[in-house]
Amino acid sequence: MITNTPSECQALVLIVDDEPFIRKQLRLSLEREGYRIVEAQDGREALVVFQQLHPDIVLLDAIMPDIDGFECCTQLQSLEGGQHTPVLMITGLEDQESVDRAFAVGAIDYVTKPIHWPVLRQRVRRLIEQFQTQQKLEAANRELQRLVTIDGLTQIANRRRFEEYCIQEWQRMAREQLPLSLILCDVDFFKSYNDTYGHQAGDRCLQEIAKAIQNTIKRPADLAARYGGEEFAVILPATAAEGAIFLAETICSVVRTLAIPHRKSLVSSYVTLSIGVATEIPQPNSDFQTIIVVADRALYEAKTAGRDRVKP
Ligand code: GH3
Ligand code: MG
Ligand code: MG
Ligand code: MG
Repeated sequence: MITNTPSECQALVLIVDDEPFIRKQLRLSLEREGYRIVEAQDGREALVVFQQLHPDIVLLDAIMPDIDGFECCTQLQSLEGGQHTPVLMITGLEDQESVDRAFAVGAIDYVTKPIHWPVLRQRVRRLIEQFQTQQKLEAANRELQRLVTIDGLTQIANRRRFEEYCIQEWQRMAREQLPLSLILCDVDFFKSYNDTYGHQAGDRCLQEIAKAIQNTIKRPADLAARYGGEEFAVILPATAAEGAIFLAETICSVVRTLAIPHRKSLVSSYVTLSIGVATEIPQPNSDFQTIIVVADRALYEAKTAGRDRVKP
């Protein structure tokens, strides 16, 4: 008997065969390995069970009335999780055409009847193992992707993600000759905020501001990011100056009305932002950094003009 690891043992095997005797044989043989078993007597039932229970592997008979194994396998591919679940065809058909067809419709492996039990058990075990490893890898990749694009403190996009997106949208706007706007925000007197309330309170303040900015942007194409320590940026593709300034004013007032106390601020009793806005229709072969420079200059003007304000 093959010893399975605990996670393989919990694996759910869907057995699809129109012959009750074969289903029973398969069930008994695989239950002994510790798998959980669910049965379907035809292709139609298999598709329903698959959607309800998301098995880890499907053992699929080829010849069945109504929806046969080949058709069932084809339809499985289009169901949620269908492409990530191994299908092992079990059939009496040994001719080249049937074998080719099974692989063409998405089966991962092929076993012929009469079933050679030690081989079947090994195949099932290996396929489950392989696909569980693959799923773990994919989940780890997704998490990694999230970690490299999201700012750890504020959970909004980080500068890396922002710049990637800016390059992409800058090129798109250059092709379409549409305006692209950029908003750069900087927290006013944040050094003294930290000095007064402590670095942890400063962190919480940045989290609140990030959330407020994120909630203010509405269009799917707009992206808000933590651009630096206490700087936030928003890119607005296909947005003219007027719309961008309106949004910047909204962000400025939303943060003001968070009413986070800041007794050492020289312009308010609350935490405020200074905001620079820039708008350009990108020229072909130009660089998106040009608009950052313009927005940064506008931000500097907002600072020197008294802070807690927007400058285009
Ligand atoms: P100004 O109004 O001219 O922008 O003044 P300021 O004090 O905000 O400007 P300055 O750039 O001198 O200070 C930025 C401060 O932001 C200094 C730094 O300690 C703080 N800061 C940057 N990143 C973080 C962070 O992740 N957490 C906290 N708590 N503080 C941060
Ligand atoms: Mg059959
Ligand atoms: Mg700064
Ligand atoms: Mg600042």
